[in-house]
Amino acid sequence: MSSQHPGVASNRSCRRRAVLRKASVPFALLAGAVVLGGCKVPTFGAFRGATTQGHAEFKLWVGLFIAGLIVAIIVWALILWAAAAYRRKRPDQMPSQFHANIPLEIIYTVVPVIIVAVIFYFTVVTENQVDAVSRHPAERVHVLAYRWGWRFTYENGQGRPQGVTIQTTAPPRALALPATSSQYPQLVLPEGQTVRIVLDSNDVIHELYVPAFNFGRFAQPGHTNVFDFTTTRTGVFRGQCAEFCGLYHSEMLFSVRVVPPATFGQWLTTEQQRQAKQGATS
Ligand SMILES: [Cu+2]
Repeated sequence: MSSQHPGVASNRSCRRRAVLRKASVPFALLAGAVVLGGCKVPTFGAFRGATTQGHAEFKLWVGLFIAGLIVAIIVWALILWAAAAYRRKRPDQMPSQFHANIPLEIIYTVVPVIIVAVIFYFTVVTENQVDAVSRHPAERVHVLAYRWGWRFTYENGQGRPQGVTIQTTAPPRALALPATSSQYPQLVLPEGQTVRIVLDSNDVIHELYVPAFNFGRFAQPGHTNVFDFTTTRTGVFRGQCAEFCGLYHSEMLFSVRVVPPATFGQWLTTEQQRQAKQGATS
């Protein structure tokens, strides 16, 4: 039989409600700030993705991050609650001793299995979106990675008599310049169009990595990797080799410039003419 006065219990629950009310204020302010701040989803450290493929990766990342955060908040709250509610109140006090709680064990087995299954499903769906290749890309670019540079060769996708090649020209030494420097090659892409990338390596394993696209893929000797970029906005984005490949790995930099389709067409024509003239004189 409890010796506690009924008024003590009701006082406690009143205090608890007051604490909850106080705690709800910062949460309401935070939620309000997010809503009034233009409903922009926080990036949680990722890029929003300047391609449709990269944006699909971004959505997966945000979903997983929020799901992980919810699980973390529940776990942290349970740890704090258990530590506070079941702390030892008297030196001679022992917690109640028991083993096997079947409903609890079923819950903490089934819930993680469901979480993993949901993560697996969304990951497969997203990977399929990222790996899907268009039947009719607007342009094809053959990318060759080699120690220590890149070669981008544009196929004659638009009926041009010969392709255009952009290649690393800087000598192999530590320049330590930004990837967007003119010392490094630039891959030019048309905005809003799908470009097929055919990726190979000449020697060892490299990785074509464009952070703003949330995308990286191995360039492997003897195995061609094929994928599409469908850009969503103009801009200049840095790129690099993301697989350690030797002494000047850090110099395997490049940039990607996304321009409107008309500008892309003009650039391709100008480059083709310039390279044809260069070829004729050399
Ligand atoms: Cu490399």
